[in-house]
Amino acid sequence: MIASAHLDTFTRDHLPAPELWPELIFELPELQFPERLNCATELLDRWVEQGQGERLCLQGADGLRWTYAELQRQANRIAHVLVQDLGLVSGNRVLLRGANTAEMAACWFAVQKVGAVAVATMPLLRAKELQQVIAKAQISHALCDHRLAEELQLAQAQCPQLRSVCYFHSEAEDGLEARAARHSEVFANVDTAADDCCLIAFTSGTTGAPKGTMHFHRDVMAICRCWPPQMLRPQPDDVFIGSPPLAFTFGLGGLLLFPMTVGASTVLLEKASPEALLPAIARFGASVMFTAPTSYRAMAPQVGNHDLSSLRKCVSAGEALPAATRQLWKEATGIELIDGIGATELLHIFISHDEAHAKPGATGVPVRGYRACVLDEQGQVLPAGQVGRLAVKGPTGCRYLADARQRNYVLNGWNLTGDAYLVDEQGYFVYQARTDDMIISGGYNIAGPEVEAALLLHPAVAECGVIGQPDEERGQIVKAVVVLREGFTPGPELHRELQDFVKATIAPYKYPRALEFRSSLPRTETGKLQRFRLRSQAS
Ligand code: 3UK
Repeated sequence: MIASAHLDTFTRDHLPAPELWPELIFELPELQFPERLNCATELLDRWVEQGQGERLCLQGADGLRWTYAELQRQANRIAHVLVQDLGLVSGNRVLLRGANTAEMAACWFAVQKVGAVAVATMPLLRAKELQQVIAKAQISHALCDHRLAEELQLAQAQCPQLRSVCYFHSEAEDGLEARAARHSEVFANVDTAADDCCLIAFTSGTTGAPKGTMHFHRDVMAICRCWPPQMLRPQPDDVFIGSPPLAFTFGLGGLLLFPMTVGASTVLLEKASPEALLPAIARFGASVMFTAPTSYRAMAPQVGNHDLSSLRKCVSAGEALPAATRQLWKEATGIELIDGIGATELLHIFISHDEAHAKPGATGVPVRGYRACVLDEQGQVLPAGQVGRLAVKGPTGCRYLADARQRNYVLNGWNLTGDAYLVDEQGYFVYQARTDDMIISGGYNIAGPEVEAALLLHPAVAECGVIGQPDEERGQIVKAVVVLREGFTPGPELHRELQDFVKATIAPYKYPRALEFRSSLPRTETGKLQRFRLRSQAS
């Protein structure tokens, strides 16, 4: 084992036992990492060292524009605050709480520079959820946007281990900006080991206690070297933009790490609703966008009102991309979406395609560096066309922080993502459903997302969610909850028409026997439909 740079050994002490890890594969030449590796040195300091410090790195609200050199200076000053003012030692966990802003990015890099462990949290988390995260990851320090102070202060009262909290975007004398200004803009990064933990990402899990996934410096670099060069192929002059929070690894990669891998720039928006994103693309001349399928659906009808001529690549992840949404976006913008499935456990995308190889309804093929297959209940590999459990392995993989559920995610070295998939004759992986969302009705297995995809082909449907509703006779029946597009009115006629439409589009036994109209669907901050809430709200 490589010598850790961590004085606080908490993360090493709480990794799963080696036999419970997934198998890790580092075959590609670009995945041969040196023993000592700090991802901040690679992604940030390297540019300055190479004389590229004046390249534009971050843009944000109020005309903020930071070069790579400016981000480095900011991160270095914050690193000094952490160590000298707040008494942090390497290996400590630091909570990061804020919307997507340049300051949040500077804090993230500061944490990497001091060899600590970043635990970024979703801005909408409440005190109770923050408490769980702080206790689980034994968090000692927090850097928090002062506008989000309230819930953290409530949590802090219950969390003795949280020793110090420092607020940014604050004018207070002990605020982060004031403290940072008193320190040097030069900092020597801690010489971390490639396998020192550098971030713990909590899953956006829908039930049970949150799970912390542990990732190393080399994992951060591995995701930068696998999916982006193969599927995205960004250029140094690209301008990245999008909606996922930096606390969600989809956003961390897409909006911070990947642009910085090629020396490109990124736009960090605090509010990136579909209504805010469209004008921002025009304003910043954004060329690469990351957001979720639901956001593409919401933006498509508005595209004509904005100048999107700068946009060249659009990435969709977080949940399945229905063929109808791909088509809608292509008709609106001329751009073929790049779909990719990723998971917090694997840090980023592992099955995807580029624009030239998009196949409507399919997620794509394993990203170079990863292997994937579909397993049956016994753990045997299934032949093409059969639905089973998606299994994947590569340079990144599941390591839960002290969690018995590690055994549910890893089987014979494979990561089991909890998704039902099939591989088609051409080797494309086709999403079916979350394994626990499969609907069993009258002996048939029905994947809710297939019914959703069919409904979305109907011009009246803006959004929909399909669940199994308990039924005495059939065990479950297919129930659809539908949000209509503007100009359509709910009523028995449309109800009937949508049912008939599904019957005519996919196998008739899959049609929704129950159908309800609503004005919106419950979604997570990351754009995922909360089917469990639809189920519990079922009428
Ligand atoms: C689902 C998809 C079909 C799937 C994520 C990109 O979503 C991310 O991570 P989470 O841990 O959720 C993982 C689960 O979400 N999913 C995500 N993308 C797709 N299903 N098609 C897709 N394209 O159930 C998966 O198991 O929140 C996505 C990058 C980093 C991420 N963390």
